[in-house]
Formats: sequence, C-alpha cells, structure tokens
Amino acid sequence: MPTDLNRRQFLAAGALTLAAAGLAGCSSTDKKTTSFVEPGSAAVTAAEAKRRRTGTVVQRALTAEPVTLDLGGKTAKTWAYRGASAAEPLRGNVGDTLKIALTNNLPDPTTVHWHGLALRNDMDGVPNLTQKAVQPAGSFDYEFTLPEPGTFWFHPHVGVQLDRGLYAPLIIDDPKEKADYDKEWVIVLDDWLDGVTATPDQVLKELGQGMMDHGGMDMGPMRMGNTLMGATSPLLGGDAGDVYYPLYLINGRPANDPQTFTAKPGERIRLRIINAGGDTAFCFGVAGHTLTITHADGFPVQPHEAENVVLGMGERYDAVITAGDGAFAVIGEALGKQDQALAVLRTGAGSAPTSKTKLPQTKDPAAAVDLKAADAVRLPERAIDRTLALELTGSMGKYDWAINGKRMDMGQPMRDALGVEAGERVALEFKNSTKMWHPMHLHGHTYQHPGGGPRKDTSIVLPGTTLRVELDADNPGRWLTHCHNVYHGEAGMMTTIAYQEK
Ligand SMILES: [Cu+2]
Repeated sequence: MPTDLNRRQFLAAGALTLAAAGLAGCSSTDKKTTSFVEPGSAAVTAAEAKRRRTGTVVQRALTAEPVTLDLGGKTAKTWAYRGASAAEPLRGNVGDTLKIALTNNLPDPTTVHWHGLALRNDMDGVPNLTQKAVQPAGSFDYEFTLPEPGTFWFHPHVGVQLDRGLYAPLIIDDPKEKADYDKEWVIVLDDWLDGVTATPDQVLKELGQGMMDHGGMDMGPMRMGNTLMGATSPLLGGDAGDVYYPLYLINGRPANDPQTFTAKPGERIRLRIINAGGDTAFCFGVAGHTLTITHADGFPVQPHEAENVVLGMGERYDAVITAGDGAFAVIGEALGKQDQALAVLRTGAGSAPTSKTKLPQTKDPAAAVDLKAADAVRLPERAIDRTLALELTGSMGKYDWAINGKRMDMGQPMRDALGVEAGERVALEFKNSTKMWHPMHLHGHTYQHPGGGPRKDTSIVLPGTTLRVELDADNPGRWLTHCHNVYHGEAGMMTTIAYQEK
C-alpha cells in the first residue's frame, strides 16, 4: 500500500504523462514536451507590430464600481462602469490605439475582456491566463490596436460579474466605409436581475445545486427561486434558459420606461444589436419593418432580409431598416421566457407601443446559418492542418458543464491546452452532446461558418448538433473558448487553445 504522500506523487506523475501524451498526439513535431507562447512574449509583440496603425490614441478612464440604478421605478444596487455604458459606447477607428485606464472600485477582483477583438493576447483580460486579476482598489492599463472595424463589446472575465451592469459596446469604425444610412443606433439587449431579485453569485449557487430534468414537459416556464423550469423554445432545440429574470432591458431601460429613438419616415437606420445577456437568447425585430442584416459579429455579410433575427449571448448583428411613419415597437423577445425587452421607434404620430406589443411571430427568424460572408472577409479556401474536437458535455441535473469532459476552473493557472501552431488553418468542431443549446465563443479570432458562412466569434450550437468552423491561426497567445451562458462558463464549460512555441 503506498502512503498518502506516495499515492499523491504517483497520481501527479500519471497526470503529467497523460497530458504530455495528449499533446504529442496532436503535434506534428517530435518534441517530447510542448510549451506554449506566453501572453507577454516576443511573438505577441510581433503580431501587434504587424497590425495597421493610425497613430491616433483614444484614451479613456473606466471605473468599475458599485452603483444604484432606477430601473423603471425599481431600485437596483449593482456594479457598473463609470466611463462607458450601453447608452455611452466606447468608439474609435480601426488602427487607433485604445488606451483604457481601468480602476477597480469593486469589492472583488475584476478584468476587462474585449469581446470579439483579435487583439494582442496580453490585453485579452482573462485572469490566470493573460493577466493577473485587478484587485479591489487596484488598476490596470489596457492598451492595444483596434484590429478590425465592427460592433464589439466588453465585460469582465471574472466569475459571473458579466450578469451585473458591467458591460458596454465598443464600436470600431472604418473611415473608408461608405455609410449607406442616415442614422445609427446601438441596441444592447440584456436580461436583468442584479439587485432586484438576487445577485448573479446567488443564482450560480442555486443552479449549482442542480435542477430536475424537465424533458418533455410543456407547461411554460415555471419559476423556482431564481431559476426557471420548462422555459423552452423550438428555435433553440428545447431548453432555452434556466435563470429567472424580472426585467429585460434595451440600453439599460426596462419595458415600462423604454428608450425612444426618433427619426424621419424614410430614413435608413443602421442598428448595431448586441446580446449582453447572461442566460437569455433574444429574437429581435422592429414591428412593421424588415431588417436587412449587413454584419454578423462585426464582420460584413451578404445583405440578408428577415423580419427578425435570433441572438445568443455574446452575438451581434448589424441591420439596416427604412423607417416607417408612426410609432413602432423595437423588441427583443426573451426566447422561452414569455417576456421581452422594449424600445420605441418614433417617426410620427401614433400611440406608443407598450410592453404588451408583440413581434409578429415569424416562422423563421434569421440566424448565422442563413448568412454568407461578404467577399472581402471570406477566408480563402485552404486545406485544414489541424482539427480540434470540442465536445460540449454536462447536464442541468449535475450542473457539470464542461468541454471534452473537463471542467475548467478559472481560479487556477492554465494546466493544459489544446495546441495549435501559428500559420495553421484550424478547424474547430463543437459537438453538443448535451440537451441544451450553448453560445460558444472563441477569444482572439474570427472563424468562418461552413459553406462560405459568416465570420463570427460567437455561435449558437443546438443540442445534438455539431458546428464545424475554420480559422487561420494568426494571433499567437493563449485563448479561451467557452460557453457564453455566463453560468455554464463559470461552472466549467471553458477550455484553452494555445499556440505552441516554435
Ligand atoms: Cu452553455
């Protein structure tokens, strides 16, 4: 019988051997051990130096702090950013240097992750992977080149802080782009509970206790504490979400105190729609208007007309509408949850829509599968050098969400990673073996959907399906890929893709 100490040593040695064998299995080199590029390495600096730069510096201060909000008469104590919000986006031109002085006035550590940006790895904002978390009363200077134009956003990458008020859009303009519209509005959809019914940490605790499988029940959503049972949507292949939210917001405003956007009839308006929710997919539309979808996750697509579009958490779509005459409901229907976020488009007389105004129920709202990348951003055809299998596993009952059966602990330094080499064409195969949909997100890259589909960084993977996407490994570093359901991610549905040192 080994002693405890010997047994621990034995197990540790076994784990190392397994990790090394796993890496050797997907490496084309004959190296016995593989080390990964460090976030602060010369390779990361060299990749940054290759980005086109304008020389302009956009400098802003951002303070994460406790605040009290008035949400349509409900008082909510929450955490938010001073210096940016849904109503006050950060904005710069492609090639500008963004310089953000973050101050942490929260009682907990935090970071800022710049969602969707192929930025330098050491500015990606992932604690224990690309930087140390910023401690209470501490600060951190983010500084990086804005790599691509488009609709992006940012949020913390610590715990479930994202489900508080800590998020805002980041809009990157291309001065050379022809503006084929008269007005532009940013529309941030969110599901809200913090300071109203619970904190996100309390919700995570409740979810962690597990829920009954309610497969087959069709009684509509039923609230149990801060969780929901039976919130289903055929658009999401069944279970739509598991968290009860008392409010749904557009640009921080609830349905009983909606924001009113004004325009003239006939004006063309570009909408930049962002789902900043924690556990809610939205079906978005403007009553009486057709959306012409022009961008997915910041990147241009061949224009596609639809009544509505579905956004999983972390996804963005840009769409152009031609304003009608009157007052119209701008709606984000919270799929499966029998509630909605509301704003108002007003161009003339007419009574304002209320929270009871419904979107026309289209059979077939648009989603990524309906879109094709614009020619300018389509990846050139190339043979695949490496395929990474990412099996999504876990269940509501055990709340053991994982990738390839491993639950990642964000509180620990990186122990292993799926390796890639710079210069490779890599295929990612997200195979959803769970009974629930997952909005999967990759940091630092924009992959392409199959068949010339859209370039994206966040994609809905329906239960029982496999989504295979391709990317060029051209941004060295250590990058997370994870479920953007903030509760699934924090429970462990995350893993790391890391560049091997050459
Ligand atoms: Cu998930």
